[in-house]
Amino acid sequence: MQRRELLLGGTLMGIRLASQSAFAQSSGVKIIPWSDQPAPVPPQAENVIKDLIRWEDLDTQITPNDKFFSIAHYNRPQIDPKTWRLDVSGEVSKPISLTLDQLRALPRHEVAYTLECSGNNGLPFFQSAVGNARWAGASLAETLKAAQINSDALEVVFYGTDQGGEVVRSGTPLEYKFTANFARSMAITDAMNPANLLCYEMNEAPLPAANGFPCRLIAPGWYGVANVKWLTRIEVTNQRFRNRFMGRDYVTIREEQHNGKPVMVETSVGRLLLKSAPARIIERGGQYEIQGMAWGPNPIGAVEVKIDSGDWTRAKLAAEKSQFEWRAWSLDWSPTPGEHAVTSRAIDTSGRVQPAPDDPVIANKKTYWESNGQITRHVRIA
Ligand SMILES: Nc1nc2c(c(=O)[nH]1)N[C@H]1C(S)=C(S)[C@@H](COP(=O)(O)O)O[C@H]1N2
Ligand SMILES: [Mo]
Repeated sequence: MQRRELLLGGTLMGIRLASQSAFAQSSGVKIIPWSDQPAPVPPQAENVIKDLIRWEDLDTQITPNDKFFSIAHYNRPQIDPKTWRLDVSGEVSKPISLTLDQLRALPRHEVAYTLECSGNNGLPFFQSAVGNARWAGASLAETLKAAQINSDALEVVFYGTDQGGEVVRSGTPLEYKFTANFARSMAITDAMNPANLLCYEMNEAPLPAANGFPCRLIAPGWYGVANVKWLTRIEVTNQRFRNRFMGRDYVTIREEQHNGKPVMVETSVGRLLLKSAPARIIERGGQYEIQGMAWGPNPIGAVEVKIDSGDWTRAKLAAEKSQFEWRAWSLDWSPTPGEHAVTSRAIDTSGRVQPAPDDPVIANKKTYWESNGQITRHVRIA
């Protein structure tokens, strides 16, 4: 698929995929940019967030490596593949230490998976932290089985090479400062999901440095933060692991009502949520088309689009690719000149609907994580 996309050429392929109407790149297709472009990434976040490209340019089913966003909360390590090892230790009977060659010699598995940062759409400058790639690597479950997990083990912890300063009880007499590696944990049953990969390849190329070279976890069905990059150590534990990325920072705080009383509920960011986004408006020969993407933990059943305050209209879904990939959609449009608002909502095959901004699940959420509410974009038609 990707090879064909490349042959058919660059920027307009996604459009072909979405509308399923074949046309050459030179046939006078115009992209009408959204009038509500996101704010620039603030200087203090420039090292954390890189290659956040415009939705208008995320125009292929597979996001090319050079258009794929990257997030690094600590440093961006440069790892020497010759000395790199992946250790599996802790509550296991047979600890493992793999070189990159040994990892690559294990049976190769592939998964196409749409990776989204759970902060996406939670901040004015953070609106396109999502991409879809074909990831390849060894099976995490098979590797854990080979290490023989002890029966009282609870979790698997994934450690990255990157490190940074952390502080707890800041500004109190009990303040404690320390250096921590990036890490995330998973329950054993989640870790044993056959889709999880010890991934060394992204779109048929070695993992780019920004995306975790030489090895990262790929955890389809989860938000980006679960996909630990620059992986160096996997520790099986019989305790609940909690760090900044499990229990402090990547936490959603939401007000809920219980027995008529408000209660603040804190949850750890984990599984991906149902979402869609309008990607771009194209015009060819006076005909307009709205194009977008939809993704989530379950198959997409439908996407509906609302223009201004009109009724919801069913969009046309492109053929489903594979379980964990986003799905392109499109809708023909005959706009009147002027400014318009375009909103989309995804509906999964079991009937769950992407929440509206005034749905309590979104409206009563106090932190910016897990912002999967319906997205409205604005466009000016000449
Ligand atoms: N080691 C390490 N892994 C990490 C991160 C990190 O800062 N360090 N960021 C996580 C977050 S928050 C996201 S959204 C994804 C982003 O993956 P990408 O950089 O390949 O787009 O990586 C995850 N894995
Ligand atoms: Mo993230």
